[in-house]
Amino acid sequence: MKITNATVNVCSPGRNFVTLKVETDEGLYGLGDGTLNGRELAVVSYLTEHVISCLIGRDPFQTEDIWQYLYRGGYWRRGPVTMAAIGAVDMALWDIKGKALNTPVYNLLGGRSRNGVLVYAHANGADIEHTIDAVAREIDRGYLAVRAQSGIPGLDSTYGVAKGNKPYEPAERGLPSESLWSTEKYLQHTPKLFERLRKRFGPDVHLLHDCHHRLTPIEAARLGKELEPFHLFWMEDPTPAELAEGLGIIRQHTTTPIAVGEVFNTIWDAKILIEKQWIDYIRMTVAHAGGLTHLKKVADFAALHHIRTGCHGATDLSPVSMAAALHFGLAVHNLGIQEHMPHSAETDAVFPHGYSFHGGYMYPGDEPGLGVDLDEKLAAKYPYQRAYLPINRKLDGTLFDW
Ligand code: KDG
Ligand code: MG
Repeated sequence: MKITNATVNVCSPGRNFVTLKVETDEGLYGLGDGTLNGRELAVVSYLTEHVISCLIGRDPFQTEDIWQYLYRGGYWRRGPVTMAAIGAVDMALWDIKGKALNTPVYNLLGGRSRNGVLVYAHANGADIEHTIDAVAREIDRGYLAVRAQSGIPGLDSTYGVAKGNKPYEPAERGLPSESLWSTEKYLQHTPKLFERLRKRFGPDVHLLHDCHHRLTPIEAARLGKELEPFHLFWMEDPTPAELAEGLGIIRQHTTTPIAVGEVFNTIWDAKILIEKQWIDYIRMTVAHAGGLTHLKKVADFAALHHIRTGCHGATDLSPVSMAAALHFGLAVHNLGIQEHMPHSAETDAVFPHGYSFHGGYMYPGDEPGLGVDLDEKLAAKYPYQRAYLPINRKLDGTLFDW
């Protein structure tokens, strides 16, 4: 089999998505997600200007060699744009392989290690009472694990909390919006939220929380200690993780489990964190971490160090990424949990898919390949619209981490 053509589709059914379609001389095609929130067109250009012509004539079964060709062969390694482009190609090739062999991708990654993939829902509210109601709604829907984020008294908006009645979606059309932040107010408020949640929902529901890279290591250590009585499943991105040793400081002070990795691109971002066992969950995505070929290696390395997976699964990753994460999560031995932020009805219609949710778990479905398609006619009705993630400033105007 040979690759004969590849095209990039950019559409915006509620939000922007970049989808690579790789076609073969046998009539089979595969899809890969190359969406990089707020920087979508950089990946499009990387693919169309520099990658696609190198794929033509290659055997799509050679996932390892093509991965190395694009990674080592590009000379300029790593980085979110490069790795999202490689991730899109890699996903599409695994999709083709599955279709050609008439089997779901999970069978090519080791087969089922479990019946379903434990997922966590998002719940958020303007204050603690509204967040409690939102958690109750997700539990009623059948989720066994819920991430809780709450508005903070004295701040107009914060990460993870929806404005109005719409589901939370951080990217906004137009230029970046700005929000204001106070670590002091956040640290006073967050333990109260989890005290109330545990009291209300008891010990069994898994509770998660995302700090979204906003604390120094010692601030995160304080939060982790104060959250210990409420037994979180994880505290996510407590501090920016470029300085790996920061996670080491947090680890010395608290037993609250730590999850990081949604902005990582390769094993090299995570190597020290994994080797030192400073984290408990590695959250890289299939899309941004160079596809299944690379993520499988990350998971296997993590498994040697008691670290489990928890792939990022926000709505800015398309249903193609979601499917790939579910095949991966079903197959790897060290699955922790998978994030599930359901896509809008418009997005689901553009990307018909076989995966499903039932009773707290998701299932990738048994269709050959990844089990996701792209309705190109419908997608054409939703042209790309420039959108950015917000930026964040401290109350005195200093630019801060969002
Ligand atoms: O594009 C940025 C989002 O994917 C990110 O803010 C979502 O932190 C996130 C999460 O855990 O889902
Ligand atoms: Mg996060």
